[in-house]
Amino acid sequence: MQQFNFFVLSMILVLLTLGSGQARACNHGGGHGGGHHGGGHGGGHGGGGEPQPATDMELCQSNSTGGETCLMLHWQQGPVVRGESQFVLHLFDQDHNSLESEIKPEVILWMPGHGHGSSPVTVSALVDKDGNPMMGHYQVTSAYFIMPGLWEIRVKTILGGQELSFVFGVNL
Ligand SMILES: [Cu+2]
Repeated sequence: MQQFNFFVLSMILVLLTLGSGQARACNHGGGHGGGHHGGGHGGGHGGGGEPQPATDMELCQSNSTGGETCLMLHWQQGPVVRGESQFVLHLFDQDHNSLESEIKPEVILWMPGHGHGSSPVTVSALVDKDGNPMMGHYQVTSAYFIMPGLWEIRVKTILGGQELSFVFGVNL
């Protein structure tokens, strides 16, 4: 039994080692136990010139009419530490119809573990190539994750007279 446990433990260590060696992009798999997984991330990308694979995120919540209101976050640049990150927010319902927010969504970057935020981001309507605003799509620029750690992207909007809030977690 002891030996078996030791074997299992060794295998886990081997897998962890392999895993961390390959995980170069943002891995939202969670945990990591320790926090600090090396300064490699965000360090060498000064300015975000090269495209970096990042996972889109989607949150849905039930609405008062029995359907769902969803918010998708699509990364355009980053997320990076010490550089500008940019993303698009898309508000839609359970049938993937875009929803027009009654206000320009408020977006706040927040570090819950440290109790501080960042400088204000810029939110604007996303436009198509003809310059027309795309319904339910908003572009967020000047997003600065000023230090590594766990961040929240807090989004508030109003839809059908009701305030909605979504919180995306980002581990950098
Ligand atoms: Cu902090």
